[in-house]
Amino acid sequence: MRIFLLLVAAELCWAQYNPNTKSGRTSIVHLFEWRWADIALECERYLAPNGFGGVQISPPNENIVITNPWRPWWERYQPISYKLCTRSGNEDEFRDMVTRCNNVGVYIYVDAVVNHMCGSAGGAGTHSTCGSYFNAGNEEFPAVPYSGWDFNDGKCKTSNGEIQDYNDIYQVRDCRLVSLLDLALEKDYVRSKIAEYMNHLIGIGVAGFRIDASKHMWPGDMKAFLDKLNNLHTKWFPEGARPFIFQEVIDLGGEAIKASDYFVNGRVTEFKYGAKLGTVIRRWNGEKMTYLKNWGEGWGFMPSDRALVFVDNHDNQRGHGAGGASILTFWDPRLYKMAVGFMLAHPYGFTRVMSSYRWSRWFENGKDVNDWIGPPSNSDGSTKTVTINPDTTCGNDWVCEHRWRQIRNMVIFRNVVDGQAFTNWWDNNSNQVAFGRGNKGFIVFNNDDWNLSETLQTGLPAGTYCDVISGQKEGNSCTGIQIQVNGDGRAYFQISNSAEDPFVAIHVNAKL
Ligand code: ZXY
Ligand code: CA
Repeated sequence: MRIFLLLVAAELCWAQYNPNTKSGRTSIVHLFEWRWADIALECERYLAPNGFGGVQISPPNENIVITNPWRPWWERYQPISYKLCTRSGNEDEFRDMVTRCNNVGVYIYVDAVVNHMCGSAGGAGTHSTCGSYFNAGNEEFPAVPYSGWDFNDGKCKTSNGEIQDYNDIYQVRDCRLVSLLDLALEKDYVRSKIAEYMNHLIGIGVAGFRIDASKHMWPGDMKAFLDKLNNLHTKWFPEGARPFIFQEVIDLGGEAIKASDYFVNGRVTEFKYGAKLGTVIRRWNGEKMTYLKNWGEGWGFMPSDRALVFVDNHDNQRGHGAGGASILTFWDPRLYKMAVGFMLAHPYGFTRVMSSYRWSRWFENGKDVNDWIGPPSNSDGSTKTVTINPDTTCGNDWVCEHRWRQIRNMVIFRNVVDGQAFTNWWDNNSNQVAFGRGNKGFIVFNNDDWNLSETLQTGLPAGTYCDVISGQKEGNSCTGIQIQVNGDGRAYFQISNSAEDPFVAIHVNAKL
């Protein structure tokens, strides 16, 4: 009995750090701004067959409709109510998505916007995605309901009620972020409304939450609403399973608030990861891939079992936000594929792959003035469906990085090498590096301006392997480069610096 209780305690204690993905599925994908109906289809036709563990979805709750500029992506970060009713779909479509994705073992992670409601200049009326009435000037949101008592105005000490100094932890938590009406999370009523919203989602079957703008909430207030959450739905998850929590805290160092302040509540986004990896792979400031030998905690990152990692996210892929210009995105496909490949091969952190839409970038004085543009949409503002071309790429300006062969095959690579140690590091003291994952997988990069030609210890059993970057194993043949691993585990690699993708990855499930 005592041992049983200890096990239960350990389970509860570690629970919110566990992504709840099915065993052997080790990554999630952010299907930014996708409609629920399209996500349901993607789970069934693509994500489950290719070993994706889950999907981070855009905020599912009702938001303000902004028409100047026209329907920006960030309108979804200005809540009006907790009704499941957005450009992505209504509650019926949401339930259908969760059920169908869960039934194929691909779980749903909700982007929870609970620090604030809409901006103070949002006006009054029913210009919201479900038509709920609100009055931003009076802080009235009757569809929740919230009223003036539920906001932080009294607590904030700045002259205009806005966050003015990111080094003052009281301002950052208690004042308005870019005029967004700041919820009084110290109140049990507000905590209960947030928990009720999240429990509604848990009841439908979601597996966890990204918590938006966590830096702007006190960790203790967050703990109070998180402690009110139910266990996950037992139709799909084990008895007693807790929701996976990953908190968005942009901490690149140099601010008063640290990512580590939030470890009590769950995992935290490691924004240093993409910012630094971009700098290395772009070879800025004399950085080189050799330096990646101690990637992870050795670079000053948070502990691996607390980190949620990604190359780019919906915010910093727009050239602003954390990391700025060093962030690699689909706009730089050759370097981007290498960065995502490195992330998925390396054991550090829990990995999230970005899946974007294309917009018309327009730089003025080094800034993309179109960084606000929302998803591909029709003239009435409705979001366009994700069409699939005969060659499996996406149409209607959906980029679908997660469907790029190199990225999808590295998601599978990570599943194959799950739990294996980081082994057999090699580098040329410049930008050619290689490493293995025990006796399951091996990857080689050439980011130098000259060819790579090396015999390396792979750690793999002897045999002929199919490179999953230039192609893949199909039946008993290989559509890409073949690599011979000898009886001693060594193999010869040749990678031209002008190759379309200057890296090679092999694993035991792609052995011929
Ligand atoms: N927006 C434009 C116009 C309005 C929205 C902008 O120039 N904002 C000021 C700089 C970005 O600051 C924001 C941050 O988080 C948000 C924001 C936001 C979270 C929200 C809604 C928001 O504006 O409007 O739910 C933010 C917070 C930080 C930090 C950096 C940025 O270190 O602690 C934006 C919107 C950005 O650029 C945005 C929206 C949602 C996100 C996010 C960024 O989850 O990470
Ligand atoms: Ca706040």
